[in-house]
Amino acid sequence: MRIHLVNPSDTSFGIGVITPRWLYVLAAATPAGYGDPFITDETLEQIQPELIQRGDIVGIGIHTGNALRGMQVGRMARERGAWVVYGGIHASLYPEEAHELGGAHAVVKGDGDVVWAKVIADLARGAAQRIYDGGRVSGEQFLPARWDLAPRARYMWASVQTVRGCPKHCSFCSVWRTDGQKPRQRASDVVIEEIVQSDTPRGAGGLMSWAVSKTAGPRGLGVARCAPYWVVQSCPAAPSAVSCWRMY
Ligand code: B12
Ligand code: SF4
Repeated sequence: MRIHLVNPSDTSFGIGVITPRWLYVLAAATPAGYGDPFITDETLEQIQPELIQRGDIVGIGIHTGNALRGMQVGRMARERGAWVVYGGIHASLYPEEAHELGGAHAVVKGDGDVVWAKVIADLARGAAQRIYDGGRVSGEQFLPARWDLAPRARYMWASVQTVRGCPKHCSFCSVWRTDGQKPRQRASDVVIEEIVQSDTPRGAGGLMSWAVSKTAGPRGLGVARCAPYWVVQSCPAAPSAVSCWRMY
């Protein structure tokens, strides 16, 4: 039984801008006894269906924009005899959709850091729940990503998370609904350690972090120099919109 993690995308470019962090966080949450998960980021290349075997577990992370492709992948994996699990922002907001349209065996709402190991254990003994609530774990429970599994020189930036949740409630934004309005902050030394781990061994060109700017308000921006990278803090929904070009 092998664990697969799939970031769905209709189009693949061979190279990506920012690492889909959830892939490497869920990899860290995968118990060592199952081996390293097989990671497919379809923004780089499409999944190879033949890699999925009967009895494998396929975790698919979806936001609204890639949900339909995610559900195609899920139906394909289920047809091949795999256990199919959905998580991510869209699955958290609409957990039934993945059951109705995506061939889900289980859907995880909320954070995957802690609950993923239980989901795997339940599936391994054939007793999956229909919906799991991963909740909103505390800052100390955020797992550092498995940067050692990231492919070399395929992404421009690594991504390290400093906080989840936002006290604002902008009407267009889903962050405060999914991550809550109470900021859950990681300790700075843990963040710095992960920045070091995400560094040049993977060939990434720089680092981006995101955090709520508690004082500046929506779209507010605070920038701190963290040699040799810029660590940019903005609202948790849209760091790139205000900061990407500041990286170099
Ligand atoms: C970094 C980021 C980007 C980056 C990197 C994207 C990438 N490749 O990953 C860039 C700038 C490229 C980007 C682009 C876009 N983004 Co964006 N982005 C984010 C941001 C700020 C952080 C995402 C992240 O990595 N979080 C850290 C990880 C660890 O958290 P997570 O993904 O929530 O995963 C946790 C749980 O959800 C769960 N989980 C996730 N997947 C799975 C899977 C399984 C099986 C399980 C069990 C659990 C699980 O476990 C994880 C750990 O707890 C979020 C806002 C936010 N704060 O979440 C917006 C956000 C995801 N983006 C958003 C949007 C709209 C977009 C774009 C569509 C914008 C556009 N119009 O082009 C594009 C889509 C690009 C694409 N094709 O994917 C929206 C999505 C809204 C929605 N309802 O779906 C968000 C929520 C911002 C917002 N509120 O507006 N984005
Ligand atoms: S400040 Fe940013 S993260 Fe917070 S609700 Fe507004 S857009 Fe979303």
